[in-house]
Amino acid sequence: MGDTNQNANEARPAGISDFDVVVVGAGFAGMYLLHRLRGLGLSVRVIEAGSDVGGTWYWNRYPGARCDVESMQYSYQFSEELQQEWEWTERYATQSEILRYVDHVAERFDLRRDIQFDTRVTAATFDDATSRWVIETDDGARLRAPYCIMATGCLSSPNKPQFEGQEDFAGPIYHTGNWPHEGVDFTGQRVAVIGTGSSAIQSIPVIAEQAAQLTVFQRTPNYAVPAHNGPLDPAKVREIKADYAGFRARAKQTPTGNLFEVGGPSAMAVSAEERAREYEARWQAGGLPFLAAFADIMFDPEANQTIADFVRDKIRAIVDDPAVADLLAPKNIIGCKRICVDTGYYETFNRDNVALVDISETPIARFTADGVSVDGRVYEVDAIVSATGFDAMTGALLNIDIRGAGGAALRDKWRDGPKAYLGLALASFPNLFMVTGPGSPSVISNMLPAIEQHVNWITDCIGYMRDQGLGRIEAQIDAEEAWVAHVGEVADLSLRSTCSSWYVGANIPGKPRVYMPYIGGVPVYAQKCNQVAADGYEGFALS
Ligand code: NA7
Repeated sequence: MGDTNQNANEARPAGISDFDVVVVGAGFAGMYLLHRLRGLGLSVRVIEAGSDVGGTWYWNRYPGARCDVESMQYSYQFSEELQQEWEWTERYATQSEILRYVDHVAERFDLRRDIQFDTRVTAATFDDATSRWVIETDDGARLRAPYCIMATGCLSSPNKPQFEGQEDFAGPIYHTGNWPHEGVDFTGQRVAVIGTGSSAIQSIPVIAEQAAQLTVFQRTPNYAVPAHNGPLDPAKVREIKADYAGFRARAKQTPTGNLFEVGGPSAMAVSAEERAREYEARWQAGGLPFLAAFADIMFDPEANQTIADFVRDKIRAIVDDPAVADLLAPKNIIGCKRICVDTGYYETFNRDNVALVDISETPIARFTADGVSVDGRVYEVDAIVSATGFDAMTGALLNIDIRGAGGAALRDKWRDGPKAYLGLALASFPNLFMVTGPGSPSVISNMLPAIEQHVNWITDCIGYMRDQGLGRIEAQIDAEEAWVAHVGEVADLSLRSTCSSWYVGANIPGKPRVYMPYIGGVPVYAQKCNQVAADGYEGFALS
């Protein structure tokens, strides 16, 4: 139906190009969508702002960037050949190794010829009369398709707070989520890092080794657990690959889609000694499984306090200066913000060339020509690294002017917070799908299987529509509202929704406070999606 023979990166004539599906974004989601939709025989055009595939891993090239989900689980499972042939080298893959993987996938499935790079989608408008989406890009082109799929990522719109005097600063200002591709050499420089989230915690130890002086500006401390990264054990890899499908299936039965052992049901039901033993063993093993020491840690504040105290004690044992240790030790619920997985983070504050500045009470006043001013003092630096995170989950979607049936604007629909049916579709926006949108497990689960589950569901849905001779599918408002209410109710059961984090949009001034991901667990969620499909797309109007 569409003009499949046109190479995506050749100069295109003015006017409008027709496809069966337009996909926005060529990260893990867009790439797999392209592969699956081609499998249906559809013509697909993927539009990507970057110059190559990889999405979040294409942009986040800051020093020390690494995935905090283990490599053997943070990868595609749709192709048995692919998962057998690819060899990860480390327990946690570096950003560059993930890009090599992504490149391998793009080559293996010949994806790039249908991806238009260096192009940003500015608007997507549904034309009621023809039931087609018209997608506009920043190069002035227009594309048209019955289906539009937003594979725009959850952490893809960098949060760049504007500091007074920013233009006066004489040196470069980098954002971790938009790092120069040629890399940055901080040798001999005085560097400021603003923020102490996951990106900062990964980059600070690496920058500290290179820079002459590093000053870290911390508003809120975060909990970090050691990664204990290292080469993958070949015997362990062989064991997983001997039954990779079984390994993946077991992972899908866990709440986060990430396979690791959950400890006993209740931290408070065991003795203090037993708790300490369990926490110590998990600290020594490292990584995200630390918080799975007991099943009630994210539900019972008392249980949470025991493991938070354990980490605070660890920080005090690692950091030499008690005043610095005190500042680095978080006071709030552990796991409310996503815990960080670090390599030598707390140890870095024992270095002579590293200083911590607490900005919790007195924020950064301004940038000056030669540094960062706080409370009347200027910290002189040559470069500033803004590790200030992202306008998570909704940012990338709201950056596009999306208009559905009758001209309804997504920016209006989401004024008081994101509302979506299953995090997949939107009432009033027919034939539009989102991959890992708000109201789906997405960021609180393992992103790769979450993406694959959504892509499979969306592709099956489009295949069903075609087979049934149907042209229009739209989430019904009552189904959407019921799902949004359910997402909110489940969020309230967990301690995760009790603090200010990017999960609730608290990091973006003026963003409505709504707990965005679905916390009910991957198995429950997947079952709901399957049941909706099996019941002829219950909660959707099809015509
Ligand atoms: P995060 O986790 O949102 O961290 C951003 C950090 O920047 C955090 O410490 C913020 O402090 C700080 N921040 C943000 N704005 C400011 C201003 N205006 N002044 C000072 N400090 C500020 O983003 P990351 O990139 O580290 O990680 C995002 C996710 O990527 C992570 O969860 C993993 O899933 C991977 P705050 O806590 O808001 O006080």
